[in-house]
Amino acid sequence: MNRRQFLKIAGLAVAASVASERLVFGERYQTQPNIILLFADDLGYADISHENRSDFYETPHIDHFAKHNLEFTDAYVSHPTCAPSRLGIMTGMYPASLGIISNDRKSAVGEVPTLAERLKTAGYTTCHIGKWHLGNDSLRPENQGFDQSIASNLAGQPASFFYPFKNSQPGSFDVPDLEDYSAGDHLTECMTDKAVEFIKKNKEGPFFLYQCYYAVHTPIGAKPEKIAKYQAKLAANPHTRHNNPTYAGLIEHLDDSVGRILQTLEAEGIAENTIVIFFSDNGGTNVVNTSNYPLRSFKGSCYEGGTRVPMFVRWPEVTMPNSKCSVPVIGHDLYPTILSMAGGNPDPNHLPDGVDISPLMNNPSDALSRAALHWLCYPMPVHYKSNSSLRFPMGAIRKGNWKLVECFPTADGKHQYNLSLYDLASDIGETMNLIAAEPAKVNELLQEMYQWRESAGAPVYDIKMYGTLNVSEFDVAGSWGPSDEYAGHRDWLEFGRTWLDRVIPSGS
Ligand SMILES: [Ca+2]
Repeated sequence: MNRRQFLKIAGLAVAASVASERLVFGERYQTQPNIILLFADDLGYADISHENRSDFYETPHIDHFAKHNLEFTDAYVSHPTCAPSRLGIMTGMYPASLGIISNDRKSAVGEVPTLAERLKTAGYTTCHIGKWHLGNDSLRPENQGFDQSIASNLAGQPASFFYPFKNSQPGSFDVPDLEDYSAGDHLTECMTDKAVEFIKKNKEGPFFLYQCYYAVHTPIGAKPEKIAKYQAKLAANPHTRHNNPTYAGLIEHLDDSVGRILQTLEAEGIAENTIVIFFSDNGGTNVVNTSNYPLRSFKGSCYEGGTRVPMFVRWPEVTMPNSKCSVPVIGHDLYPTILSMAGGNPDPNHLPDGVDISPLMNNPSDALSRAALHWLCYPMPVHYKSNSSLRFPMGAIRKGNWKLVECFPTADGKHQYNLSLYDLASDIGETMNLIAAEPAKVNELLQEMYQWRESAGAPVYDIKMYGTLNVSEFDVAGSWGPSDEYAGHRDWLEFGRTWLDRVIPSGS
């Protein structure tokens, strides 16, 4: 029995105990609640004005929702880029468990029962609006458990945020289904119109609305009056950390839409029977000149800036106003969690990697049995070469407040092998590398990181994909060891230990 099989059997026992707990607070609602997942694209931890995280962007509706409901302060994505992050939610699995470690178009969403398929089994009407990014044809949302799919293109971004949302040459970036709009109309507002229509039509419920905004991904675009507002704001105070008026405008479009959807629930009289979850698929990207401060780095990185995002939940009669939960949770937890909220369950033949976190909604100080969270990201070579998001191959583990980050060497010499350890309790910005001070902890986490990769069947890192393909000519300037220590390397755990033995005595 490997560790993954063991965990799945252990997970059955946990699921049984959670089911009995749910009876306690399950009595607090009589019917299956509607569930809305408001999902932003590339919205970083500090891309909102909640708790003054941004000194420039304005998100009053999101802030109000955050403040008056439950905030998960340590909410992570399954992967720091779009497609694998979304794969995690739809399948309940670590992307690496499905062989996916980059934002390529290879999708495994058809290999397991999706969240939407399981919700349909539980009696839900399911609707997907917006970005999908998990494949075409049989892999499209309408073939993966959604009764309908609106405005879902094949690419990871729209051709434009403005009508007609198309390029001059038809292609995968064109956004369909919005032909009834006109010049000047903004995609975010149009998607919200469609969501409002769906909510009104299906308010008898139960429904699941997966509202996947293209905002705030590139090619960023906002209405002129919004851009002008932030240009004026910047002119009045040019010394803000955030300073992109178009990006700020796009964030405000998103925020307006969150407000409209929440207002619709009130107006239709279904707010008290509708769970709303706000979440993002990865951290903010440097491409739009935002900042995830105080978090380190950006989209595409396994540092906190790529992986930790805003997450807020309102579950009427379960979540408390002004509550926070600091238990680390991750995107693919939403699969078993939403199923649990819906009174459904995973397919017995497909037990997810994710954990049902619904008990935390009722009791945020509760604990989960899960030992650690993991990330693994070897970017697509095309993404690496363009260096568009400071992406390079890396992995990470978080256990308690400890975080171990492993950076892989690249054949062009731009990146060398490196391990670093952080205590997130005192250093959320991952600024103080503690490998020399905590060698036992480093070894423990390194071992656990590799045990997980092995049990998940994660693809082994291959240096030949990054930088020059001529590995035999590769030499690591200024580092120890000949180049062939990297070339064709398979046992990176051993490599990491050897690296540590050499590095720690000389200090970090
Ligand atoms: Ca994204």
